Amino acid sequence: MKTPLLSFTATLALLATAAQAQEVRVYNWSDYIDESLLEKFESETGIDLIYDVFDSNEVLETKMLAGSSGYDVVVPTGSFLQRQIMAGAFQKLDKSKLPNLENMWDVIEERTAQYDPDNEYSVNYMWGTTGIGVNVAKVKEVLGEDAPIDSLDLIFDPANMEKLAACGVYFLDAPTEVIPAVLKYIGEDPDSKDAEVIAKTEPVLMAVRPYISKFHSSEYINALANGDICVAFGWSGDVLQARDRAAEADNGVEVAYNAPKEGALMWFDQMAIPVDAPNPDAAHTFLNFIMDPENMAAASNYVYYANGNEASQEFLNEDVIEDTAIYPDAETLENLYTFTPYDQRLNRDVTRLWTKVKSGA
Ligand code: N2P
Repeated sequence: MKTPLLSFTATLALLATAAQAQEVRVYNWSDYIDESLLEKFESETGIDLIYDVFDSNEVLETKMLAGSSGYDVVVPTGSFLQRQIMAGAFQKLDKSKLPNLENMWDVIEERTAQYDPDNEYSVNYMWGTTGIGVNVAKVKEVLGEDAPIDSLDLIFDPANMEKLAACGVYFLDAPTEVIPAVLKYIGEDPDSKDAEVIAKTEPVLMAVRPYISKFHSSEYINALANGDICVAFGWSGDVLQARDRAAEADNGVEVAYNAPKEGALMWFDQMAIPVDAPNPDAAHTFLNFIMDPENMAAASNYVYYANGNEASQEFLNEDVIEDTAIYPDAETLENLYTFTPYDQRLNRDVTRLWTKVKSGA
């Protein structure tokens, strides 16, 4: 009588394992996918998808360095990925499970290899720039027809910011995006790792701090679209999504994005599998699904970010592939810079500086 009982228990255990393998937990940026792809993934693969979102590399990094996040796929930006790889947070990809890797774009792979040599741990999801979103009419109303909407003068010159405060300015809550921009503005190397040079950004930020209504890395999309703010220092595709939401609402708000003419940060968000991912097989299935050219194009068409998948390009809408704010031409590309991670000591300095700037004290 005992044997069947035992084997029944064993069967239950096996079923539980099988059920667990049919699940994948993905942690991605907010406003970063066409949600119909999530359902498509589940119906094509039979794998349950749990999809959570974040809007801060620092939040993701805390989870990755602590371990046991429970996630199977996460999407850090290259400069953060690099530090997390060195901390042992990710597992090497099993490329035999990723036939769609052949669709990837060597131009982008070369750049992401700067953060992840040979792209052993990650594949590109999307990439973009950090720049200036404006409510065109409001900014011109406040600063005049010649308002410098494509210049860092707009957001770092206190004389401009004092006037813009009346219609509302949001900044990303992202020190590694804002500090390089300030460095560029004052003529320093945006990728500087010199503590004294980085310290020069503090007075520049403090001078405009009184005019910044909020530091937040996702609320500016709706705030711009609704006309609640007139300027956001934010991410390219997010501002373009705000433009779209305003057009859809037909509320008369015209939103525009410009990469600052002084130079803009170009970043790469990379899909990676945590070293302790509960379902690494399903994680590979998810990565391979995303790398399908039509799926990748659907995602870019929806969120207005470029991707690292060359085969997807024939499926991109014209307002995506032909917009140089999304797919920069050679001239635009020359004006983009990249950023590499701070070491631990500098990271502490930067965190301290950022806390001070945000509190305004
Ligand atoms: C999507 C923001 C992704 C860009 N909302 C940040 N790397």
